[in-house]
Amino acid sequence: MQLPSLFILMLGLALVGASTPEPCNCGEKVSVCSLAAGVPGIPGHHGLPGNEGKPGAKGEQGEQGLRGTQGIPGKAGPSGPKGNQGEKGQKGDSGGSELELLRAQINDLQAQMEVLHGTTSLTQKVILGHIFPHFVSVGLKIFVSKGAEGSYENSKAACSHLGGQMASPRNAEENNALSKIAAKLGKHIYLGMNDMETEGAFLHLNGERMQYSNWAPGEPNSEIEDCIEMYTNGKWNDKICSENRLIVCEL
Ligand SMILES: [Ca+2]
Ligand SMILES: [Ca+2]
Repeated sequence: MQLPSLFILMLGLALVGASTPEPCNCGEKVSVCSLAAGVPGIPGHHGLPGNEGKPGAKGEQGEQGLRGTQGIPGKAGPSGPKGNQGEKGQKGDSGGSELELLRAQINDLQAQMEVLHGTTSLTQKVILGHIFPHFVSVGLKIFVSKGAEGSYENSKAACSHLGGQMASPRNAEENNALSKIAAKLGKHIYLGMNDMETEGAFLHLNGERMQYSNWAPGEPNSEIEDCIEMYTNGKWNDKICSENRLIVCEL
């Protein structure tokens, strides 16, 4: 029996003993007992908390937990078997695109060199042009003269010696520029073209067929006149080559 319960029981018995009247016989004792049982006792005090109970039964299994984080990658596996040989590829080109690019770059460089060379030549021409008392420039060409005269062959040799050639206008602009020297000095000029090889077929000194001409009316008019002279007005006349004419060179 627990201690609080024993305490309550002893307290009840003490109360019963205190209220017991004078001893009596069995007959009376019954009545006394009846009287003692009929009086309710005083409620006891609230007992102290009991001892801790035994552990309960094992609970049921809980629900599945949440998925965990990804683990560290495992080690690399062993090498697989050797694969079959692939199909033969198509034949490649010989680097055509790169070759074309290289060629384009070379062409570009050559073009730049030609421009540079032309600039240098023009500078040289300007310097040479200022050496002569008579000169006129037109485009990239300069006509120069010292005022001397000579036959066709003399003129040809003199101009070649200068590194140029006899004046040979190839268009109206050049012809007009050259005529200024003729007009200024009042003299006729031998041109570089002639028809010595074939009558009537005038050629330039480099053998090219003459395309531009500025013949005076009625000219050319003679089979024996294989050279060309320019009048002071810029018009042309076929002329024998042995006369003396103003020597004008083009550079
Ligand atoms: Ca002729
Ligand atoms: Ca003539």
